Amino acid sequence: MGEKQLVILLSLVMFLMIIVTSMFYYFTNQKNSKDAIEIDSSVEQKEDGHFETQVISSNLMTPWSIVFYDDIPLISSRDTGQIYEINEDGTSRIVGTIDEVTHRGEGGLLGLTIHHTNLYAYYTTSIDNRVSRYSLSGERGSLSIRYQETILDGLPIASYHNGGRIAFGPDEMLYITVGDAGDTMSAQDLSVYNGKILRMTRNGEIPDDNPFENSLIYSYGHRNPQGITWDEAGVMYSSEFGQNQWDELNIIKAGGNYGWPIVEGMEENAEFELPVQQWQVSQASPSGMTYHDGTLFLANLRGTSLRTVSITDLSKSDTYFNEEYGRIRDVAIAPDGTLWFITNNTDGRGTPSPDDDRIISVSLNR
Ligand SMILES: [Ca+2]
Repeated sequence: MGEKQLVILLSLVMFLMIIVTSMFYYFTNQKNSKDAIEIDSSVEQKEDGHFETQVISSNLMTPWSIVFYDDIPLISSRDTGQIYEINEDGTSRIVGTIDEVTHRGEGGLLGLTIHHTNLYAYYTTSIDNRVSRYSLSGERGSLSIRYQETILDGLPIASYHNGGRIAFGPDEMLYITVGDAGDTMSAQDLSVYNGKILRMTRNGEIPDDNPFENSLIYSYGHRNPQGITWDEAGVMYSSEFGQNQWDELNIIKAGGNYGWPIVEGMEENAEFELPVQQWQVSQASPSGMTYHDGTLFLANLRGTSLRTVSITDLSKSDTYFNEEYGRIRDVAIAPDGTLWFITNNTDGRGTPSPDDDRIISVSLNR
């Protein structure tokens, strides 16, 4: 090979290398710019086991309940009585304030639920716990509520055990969890609402097919029932705060007696409905709960984690995000199929970080 041919060959090799290198950078940058579109760099992204999370909103005050009105997330603030909508940029806007709300201990503005264009709220006043209905109007960014009617008042109050979660079942009835308000034996007394799960029409009337005649009581013997949800088959589940030992996951049956204060947890006793699973209070303290695609998701306060229970084996559970976000108060499925949970480190029992409290979304695509 002559000198001239060698120069030509080397030039050809260098030319090919430049082409290959350019193509490599071109396609690499293509991929990066595509990622940059999908992942907003202002949003925290990380992997935890199977799940990818994003911080949706920060600096919320004692958020207690999260619900979606179409695709608009709404949050109750326990201590202020305010209801916020969460804007697309993560900021929040006050939709309305329930002036009657009197925060004391665990009481305040607690559970929310949506039924068509109505918002229902469970809250503590200076004299009772009550459930009122509000109409919703406006759009994202201009949503407002208007008071319609108090459909149930006179529920027991105390500094602790106020219950407070409300949800419509697949039967279009409104279910309400009521705590024992510290009067433990009253949970067994069918003449009072302490320690009960109630069932009523959307206007607060007693349904004809309730288990006890002329009574809103659906189940009893509860200490402080919290989250309620249903699977596709219509099976109703409830989480419940235990005393010092056992938190419970119960399947709720019409007329069932869940044992408090005679039994706590899975103590064998033929008189009572036993939980399907129990957890040590320090590992759980489950509040809000939701169901999606075969799995129950439970928000854990003292357990500082999100717990999952497969309905195919109700005796087992897994936990995620242990100690990562602190206390978790409520959990809900967003219209886009992601799971959202709210932290609760500003509720007086947590150690808030500068960003608390927060809404975290979790991608469930594993
Ligand atoms: Ca029980």
